[in-house]
Amino acid sequence: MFTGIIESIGKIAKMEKRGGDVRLHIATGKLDLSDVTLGDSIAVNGVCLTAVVLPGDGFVADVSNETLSLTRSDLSFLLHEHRLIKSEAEIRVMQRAADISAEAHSRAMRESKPGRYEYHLESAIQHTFAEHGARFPAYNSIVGSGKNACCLHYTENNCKMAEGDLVLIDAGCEYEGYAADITRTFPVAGRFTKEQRAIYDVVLKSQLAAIAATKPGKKWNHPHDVTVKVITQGLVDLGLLSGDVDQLIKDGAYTDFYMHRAGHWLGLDVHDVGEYRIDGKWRPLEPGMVLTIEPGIYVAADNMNVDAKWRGIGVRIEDDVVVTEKGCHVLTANVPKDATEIEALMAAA
Ligand SMILES: [Mn+2]
Repeated sequence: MFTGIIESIGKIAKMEKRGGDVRLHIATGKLDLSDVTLGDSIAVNGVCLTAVVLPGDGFVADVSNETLSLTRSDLSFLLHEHRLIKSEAEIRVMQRAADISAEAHSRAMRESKPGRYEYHLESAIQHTFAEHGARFPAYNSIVGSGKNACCLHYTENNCKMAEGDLVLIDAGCEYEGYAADITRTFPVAGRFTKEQRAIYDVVLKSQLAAIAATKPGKKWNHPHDVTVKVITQGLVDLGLLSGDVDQLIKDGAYTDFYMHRAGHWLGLDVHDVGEYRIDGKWRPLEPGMVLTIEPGIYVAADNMNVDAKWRGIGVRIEDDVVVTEKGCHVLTANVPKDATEIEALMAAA
């Protein structure tokens, strides 16, 4: 069993990826790694590496002509690739983080009413996290009612919530080091208006389509492209955009309403490490990757290009999914997102 600290591992001859394992082939004569066993940890310059290849399998490899110099960034890359593919044990912890966060969102829906402040809902969420042992949020919770929902990084959370407004909550706990990241948007008083419901249903349709499109082999940007298509079509159907859908997509017309990407890697960090492209091209999804799917539509309060009835409506719906062998599994399914289900939950509160 290797337990010592290696001051320097000199050179990495080769890095390869098999399944979820990043394998280091170390090419240096300085180290005696003959006692290393699978799973042993090795500290190198303060960074912990875990042995994933046994010595006989090339852990101490032949020195290749193509040796790479070991640099800090080489190590980061290796570790980030390792973090990107979650083990079953990691998924179990992330499921718990998701369940706690889902419960917090459901509680916020039940406790919402006109006249209360955004921070009341934030405190209900923080309390739910903490009472389940997730003492800290994974990021600053966003509770934005009315036009505040259109401000993507709103964290003041200090406005009084009004009858007739929506409230957007983006909040997730950190549990055992792992992050959850959920967004739900619901009516402060429990009933969507016609316009709010119309926008909401377009966002939901785009999110469900993106989830259905998330599977191994599909490129990272595929779910995003799916959301763009559904949202652009929806904006045309509602009269917020006009023209040919394909042309509007080419022109980026939707970005007045949908100005962010559909998701990001999730893990130990809420915006977790891992490359999105390999050699400049979007990388394919693989089982064990965990990502968020979070399309939105935000109609700015001062958007004079649309009918006044749409202005100030902001909706985002975000779930966390793990890529499986055949598709993906939604970790955050325990908080409702269908508009009718949300209204029913709030009416029963
Ligand atoms: Mn997110």
